[in-house]
Amino acid sequence: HSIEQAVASSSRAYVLPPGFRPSYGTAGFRAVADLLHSTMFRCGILMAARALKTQQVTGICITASHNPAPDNGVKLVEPSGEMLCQDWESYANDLATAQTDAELAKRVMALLAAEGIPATGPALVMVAHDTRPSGPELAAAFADGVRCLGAQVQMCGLLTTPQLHWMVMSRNLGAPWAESDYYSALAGAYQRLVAGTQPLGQPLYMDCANGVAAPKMAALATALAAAGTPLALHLLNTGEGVLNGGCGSDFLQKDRQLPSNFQGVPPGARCCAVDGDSDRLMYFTPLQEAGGRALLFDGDRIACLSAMLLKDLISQLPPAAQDVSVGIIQTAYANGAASRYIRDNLGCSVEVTPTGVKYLHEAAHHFDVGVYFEANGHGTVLFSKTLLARLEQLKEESRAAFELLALAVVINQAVGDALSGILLVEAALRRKGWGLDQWAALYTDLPSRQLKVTVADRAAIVTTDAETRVAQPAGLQAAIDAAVAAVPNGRSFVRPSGTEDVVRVYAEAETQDAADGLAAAVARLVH
Ligand code: NG1
Ligand code: ZN
Repeated sequence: HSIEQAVASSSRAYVLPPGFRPSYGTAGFRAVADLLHSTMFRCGILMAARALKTQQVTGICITASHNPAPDNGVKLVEPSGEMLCQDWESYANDLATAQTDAELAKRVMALLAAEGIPATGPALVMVAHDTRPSGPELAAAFADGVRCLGAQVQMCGLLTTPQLHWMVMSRNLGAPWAESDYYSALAGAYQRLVAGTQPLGQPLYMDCANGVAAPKMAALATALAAAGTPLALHLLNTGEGVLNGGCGSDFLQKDRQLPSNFQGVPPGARCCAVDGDSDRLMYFTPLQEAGGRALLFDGDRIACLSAMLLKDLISQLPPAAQDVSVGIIQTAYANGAASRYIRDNLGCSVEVTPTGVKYLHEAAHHFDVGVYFEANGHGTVLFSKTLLARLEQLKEESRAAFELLALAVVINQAVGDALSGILLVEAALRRKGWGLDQWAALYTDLPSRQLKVTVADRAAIVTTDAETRVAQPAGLQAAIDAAVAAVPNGRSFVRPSGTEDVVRVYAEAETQDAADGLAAAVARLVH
């Protein structure tokens, strides 16, 4: 068969490194870039098959997000702009782990047969990468895979992960989908959302993690100025240093220290940080005290601010249109104080899912508006199609409906997007006339601690109940329970990471010392 032959012969250039067993994790495949050529080639075949199956455009972002610069990885994009549907993750693993060219070709044929995919036909896959040096080469390997199935590739070059997701989504909707359309759509909607409000007094200091956010935020800023709502911005860590090195949202969240080059930023200043592919966002401010520590406004707090803005707007809709369900989706990493605030003060329902935006995103669809953010700043706000249609009908008579529609454009509907998240936060603060003080005063975070533990086999730990409890090995959960019981208002859980070869430990308590102590005690149990 000609496809089988084409796959087997092209595959010769992309040998699976001996001993490398790629596994589709929390967000896709990730590893040291040198190992990934065969994985990329095979993902190319997979996404071409997905495009042939759906008769729509699919995509890939080549990135390892917040991980170190020598790493790389894939984020695979559905026609909807969402992450690859979970049913296809097993195909991804099948192809990525095939040991020989012939075996790969066989597995490809099995996939095509199982999914009833016509052997050839018009299909298009869009490819983007972040600033990692290995990006262009890995994109070429991916493209070779796509061409094996006779599909076409569009090389989009350097983009943020959420931009590529947005472009795939928009293109399949028949909407304007170019990178420049992304900037003008966001800027125009932001302008509609903040019309009639005063600009925030201070500039925003942004940590670009030495990655792709730097040029893309600059382009967005140009579009904002053109829309008549300039954003006063200081971009830092724009690429002169190491990607995610001593900077970026992950560093900030884990270390709670000021990122590199923020030492001169005045205490109290409004700052934000993104990660290497710009799908995570944290706000922060330098604390007055010495030691270079930062006060964080994490994903939980962004979720609360978003929910407040939504509730405000919904309460201004015509009475008959106010029955809109708003749900907040979190993971076990959400700070207990945030969850309590959402339930008791905002009156929204809270759903908890396992880690990984694919789970949160899915749960967000259970509501008219689903707000999901992981504590690390990865998330977005999803509007249901039904609600959007209702708002369209109301937008002439109701300013709130018009503004909710603008909000649905500002906030990337495909995936979490740091750049669009910045506009969401800025708009919410502007509309309330709030500074960081008022935002911080919503609730006080419970002290918490996250640790990583290296173990022989992290897969030996199996969790249940949205990762809040350990099912295996036997006895571990009872031991964790005992450690937690010894700490007033303590909470702790462990889970194997889906992106790193470690077990993660989380603990929360009334004081920082108690949280640190609990995390250390639980880490010892995992060893
Ligand atoms: P893992 O390594 O599975 O914990 C991490 C983050 C996730 C998600 C993914 C993808 C934490 C605790 N985990 O997953 O939330 O963002 O990376 O980037 O922050
Ligand atoms: Zn990321």
